[in-house]
Amino acid sequence: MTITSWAEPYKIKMVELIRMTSRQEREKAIREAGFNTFLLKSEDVYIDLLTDSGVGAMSDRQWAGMMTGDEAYAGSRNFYHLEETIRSCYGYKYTLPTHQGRGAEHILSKIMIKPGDYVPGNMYFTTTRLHQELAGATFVDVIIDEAHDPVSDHPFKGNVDLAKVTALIERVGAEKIPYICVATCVNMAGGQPISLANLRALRELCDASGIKIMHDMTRVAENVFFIQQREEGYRDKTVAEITHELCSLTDGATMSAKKDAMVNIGGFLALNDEILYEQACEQVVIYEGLHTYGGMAGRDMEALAIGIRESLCDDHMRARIGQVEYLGKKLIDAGVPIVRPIGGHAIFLDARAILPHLSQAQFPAQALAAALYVESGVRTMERGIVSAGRNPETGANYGSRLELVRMTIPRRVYTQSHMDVAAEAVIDLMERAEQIRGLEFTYEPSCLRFFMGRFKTVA
Ligand code: P71
Repeated sequence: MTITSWAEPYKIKMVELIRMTSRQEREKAIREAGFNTFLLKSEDVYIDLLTDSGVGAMSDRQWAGMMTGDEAYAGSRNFYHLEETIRSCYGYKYTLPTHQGRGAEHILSKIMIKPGDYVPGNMYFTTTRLHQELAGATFVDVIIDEAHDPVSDHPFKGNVDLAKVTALIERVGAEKIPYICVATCVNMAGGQPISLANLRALRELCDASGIKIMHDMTRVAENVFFIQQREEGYRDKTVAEITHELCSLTDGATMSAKKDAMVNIGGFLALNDEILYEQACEQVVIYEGLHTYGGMAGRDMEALAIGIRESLCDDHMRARIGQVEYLGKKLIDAGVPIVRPIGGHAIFLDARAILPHLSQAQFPAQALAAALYVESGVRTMERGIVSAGRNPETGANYGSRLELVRMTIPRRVYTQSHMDVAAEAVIDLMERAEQIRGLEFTYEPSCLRFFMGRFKTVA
């Protein structure tokens, strides 16, 4: 007999109690939070699907590693372990720890971008684009068109459209493009992978024009799992092997280690070029810390080194993606419109399709996330026009074809029953969707407005 069901490759040793609140309590909480799920207190949340960032469950080995922290100011043993792990798992020569992903983005943008440059990328990410803009660059979206279409079934919606890159090179000249930012498992597209064939073709194009490829490897293992499952010729290779091959096609990377690598805080900038590394070291000591700890404690670097290896185990990835798929399939079976194919880290509800009575100016995804919380205590995140923000030069809202609510699954934290409850909450709410009212800003921060913005219901 061959068993086809999957189960988590771990058992539970410690639990954290959670509390269901009353509808009345949740109505009060969301009003006090200005209808913004980022402003809710975690104690008022039942199942927290806000993000998969920094909220994973560490293993007993990671916790044991924490006790071996070498908190020396300089040259911590844990740094060398982390550096060796990154070299052997990902192949990058030089590692600079940072406090989290955006710390690495900040330094990369500062050392590589000159004012007036262009940085293409396979869709924007909020913090990544902001650091590029702060350094004086203009971000140019070069992802394939299918990525902006929630119902396209393309298996690699994270792919770069090479014709868009070529057109940009022709328009502005390769010397104005210091690098292309290639994300694996593109977050804002719905956790969608890029194929190795596409990355290889991009490598050739970039080599021909002297443009570097910088890898946002925040969710590389999830991307690689999809390559193993979907791309011709990779079925028999391990996640670890494919990861190494993928990274070898890029010149360096930024990583928010709070996702794939299952630590609560941390990140790094990894580079192959020695001169760039020296420049990055000069910046890291200004903004993060000495180059052998950046923004991290020794114990956190140890947990990260161990987490990286755990993230590249095939059994782990099968269960991880299996759980996301389980929730996605339940919603699809119930007729809930979600981004297809099901992504790596989250299910994305299509708020435009669920709330057709609201215009995008009434922030349907923001309203849906707030309503789902009130309905069920399940916390999710808006990923639509509020997240897209405004163009810093013109002040106009960046358009966003995708108007989504993200139900993000933390790694190794929730069970299948939690997924059942979350699915039931969405399906129930669908029946009353026409009663959900639109929102307007009462306070709009000047950048990254989705974090602290406040709203009220439209009269
Ligand atoms: C996520 C996050 C955390 C987050 C960040 C900004 C707005 C809302 C939530 C962080 C990422 C990411 C990618 C692809 C860089 C970062 C920044 N994602 N690249 O999805 O997904 O990393 O948070 O460690 O600084 O909830 P950082």
